[in-house]
Amino acid sequence: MKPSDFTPAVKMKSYACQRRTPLKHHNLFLTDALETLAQNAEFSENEGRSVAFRRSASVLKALPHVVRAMDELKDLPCLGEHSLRVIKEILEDGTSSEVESTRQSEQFQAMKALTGIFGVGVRTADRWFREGLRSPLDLIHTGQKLNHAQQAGVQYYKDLNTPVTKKEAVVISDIVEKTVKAVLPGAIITLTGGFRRGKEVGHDVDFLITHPEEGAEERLMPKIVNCLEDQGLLLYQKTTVNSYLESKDGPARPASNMDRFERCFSIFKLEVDSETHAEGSLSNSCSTHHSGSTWRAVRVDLVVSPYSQFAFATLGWTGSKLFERELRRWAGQEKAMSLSSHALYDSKQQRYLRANSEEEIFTHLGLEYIPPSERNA
Ligand code: 8DG
Ligand code: MN
Ligand code: MN
Repeated sequence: MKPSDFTPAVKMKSYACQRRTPLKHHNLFLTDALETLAQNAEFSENEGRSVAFRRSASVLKALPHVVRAMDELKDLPCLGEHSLRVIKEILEDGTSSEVESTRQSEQFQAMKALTGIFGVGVRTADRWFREGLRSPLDLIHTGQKLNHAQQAGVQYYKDLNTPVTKKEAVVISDIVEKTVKAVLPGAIITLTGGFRRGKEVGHDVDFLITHPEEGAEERLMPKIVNCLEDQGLLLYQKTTVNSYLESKDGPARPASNMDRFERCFSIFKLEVDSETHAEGSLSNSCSTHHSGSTWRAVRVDLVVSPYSQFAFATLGWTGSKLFERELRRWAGQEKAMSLSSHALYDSKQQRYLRANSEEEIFTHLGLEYIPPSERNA
């Protein structure tokens, strides 16, 4: 059989939003390595380099087979010289020296520990690192000045770094659903983020809330938060009002990927089944209150969207982060459109394109529909 008799392999598309990326893939040994380098680049605020590594990793996640030799990569997009060098080393030696030395470096480990504190970004972590601090305990011992978020972050450090299970997410969904519907009957609550993409664990639980009657959702968040607080369910919360309402300049296109919805970054106090808890090795910040009642801290993000923006908000909050980034890049570079979690603007037609579903947004963008479970770019 001549080579031309083979069915040619489907050419891998270059934007992650043009591809299906399942949660479980075949090249974790390579993608973990590339993502370590991506994270390290983030720690030095080198965004270009970080995105390049993330794109390379994402291409490997979309492959239907294990990569065993370099020539299997020759027709793939996004694989830069540096990524290829790392992949080659791993295929040949089993590990990459650059990746291993990064993982072992004091700076990388400290930055991981410090940015792993809720409320601490790369800038702050880097300043602390340069001052000689290495871990959350160092912050306490040296009496660092912390804002409220960071205080909660340090206080619940272990819990917040213990992955949230799907089961816990379902329990929290029930609580949020009941609370929101008590405050606003007819409200719609959607689980977004990683759990919507089918993840079994997450670093938090993300919810998007709306109401079919446009305007009914205005100023809803403070009411939800009050109701949660009355039930003793919140350990921490920071609510941001909808800057969109104030600005009155129509559906704007925010400079960053930060949107302007009413939102609440919170830490829930989640009752934990005492039997499960006894078996597991949960954090020491879990307290036993009375006869077997235990709890743990869980990060929860709540976002409220007007019904007219709900499809965009759903798409924007489902992720993955790279998938979102690629959607916006596709819109801008290939379609002269501007996509946010609020709206889609068509620069050629000079108008906003409406959508009632995620499917319609993909259609506007000239993309094949990718379901949430295949957006794990
Ligand atoms: P994980 O929690 O399981 O670790 O993963 P995840 O659910 O994918 O990550 P996430 O950090 O909770 O983010 C969920 C989605 O929300 C992700 O696609 C990015 C998006 N998102 C933010 N912040 C913002 C924001 O300010 N604006 C918009 N539009 N999206 C945001 O995390
Ligand atoms: Mn999440
Ligand atoms: Mn989140």
